[in-house]
Amino acid sequence: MTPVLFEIKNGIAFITLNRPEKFNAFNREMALLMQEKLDESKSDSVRCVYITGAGKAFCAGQDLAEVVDPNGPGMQRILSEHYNPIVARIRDLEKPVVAAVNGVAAGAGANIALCCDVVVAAESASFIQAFSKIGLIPDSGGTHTLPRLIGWQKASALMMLGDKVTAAEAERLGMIYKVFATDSFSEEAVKIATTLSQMPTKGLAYTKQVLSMSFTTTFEEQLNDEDVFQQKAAQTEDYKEGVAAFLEKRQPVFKGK
Ligand code: LHQ
Repeated sequence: MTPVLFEIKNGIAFITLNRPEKFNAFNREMALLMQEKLDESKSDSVRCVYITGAGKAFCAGQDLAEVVDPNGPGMQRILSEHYNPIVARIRDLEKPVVAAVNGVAAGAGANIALCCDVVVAAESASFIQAFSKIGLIPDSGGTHTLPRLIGWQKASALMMLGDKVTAAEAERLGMIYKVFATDSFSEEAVKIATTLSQMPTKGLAYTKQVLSMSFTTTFEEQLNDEDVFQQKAAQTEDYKEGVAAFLEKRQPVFKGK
């Protein structure tokens, strides 16, 4: 059984973490395959990436059996070769990435979800910064992402206590975008991905880049960056189509160009 399922359909790359009996915990094979599938998602045929989990869970983070396996990758390689390249790829992808959190997201699983551009969750899902419970520190970008999403104090407490946050609470905190009823969750999440896949892809990519830059810039620098990227957006075919469609009182047809 392949640990990551991959399918491109209607401009959406569906990436499904697929070790359901282990709550989709990452082993090396799965982490490397995930990187490969994120690279394949750079294709122009993909205008949105959708990441979810098979079965009950989204992802339980690192497979803890692998860290004690003498033939395993070893602690020194897990961040540099597994998780850092995954989150860097998600942040660098020039298209929106949706995390469809169908069940529990723990440890690296939670932080991979939280670094995506749009995070939605089923009512039955939850988020756990599980690291402290086993003596580790949060990784996969979580120490950068979580305080920016929910503020220093809530992030610090959740990371130290390792409390489980329900999907509803995660939405209330601003950790995620929306919660949907579990029964209709995948339908609603795919609807969001479908909408994104039909939008001006380059404009969304520039939005993602400028938003990311804001973590390190001053307000004045950010105004300048917006100016630079707005000029780029204005060069796209989709911008011309968007304005034309508005003026002609019709629906735009964006091509991601
Ligand atoms: C698992 C796992 C799992 C293996 C559930 N591994 N089997 C970076 C640097 C280097 C090293 C370490 O890691 C990292 C990054 C990290 O991600 S650290 C954090 C690692 N993850 C955790 O500590 C979470 C561990 N799992 C849990 O706390 C619970 O399983 C959660 C809260 C996710 C779910 O709880 P329950 O709903 O009660 O399910 P369960 O515990 O019964 O798990 C279901 C099955 O999945 C079970 O297998 P079994 O054969 O007994 O049915 C678990 O053993 C397996 N599983 N997580 N991480």
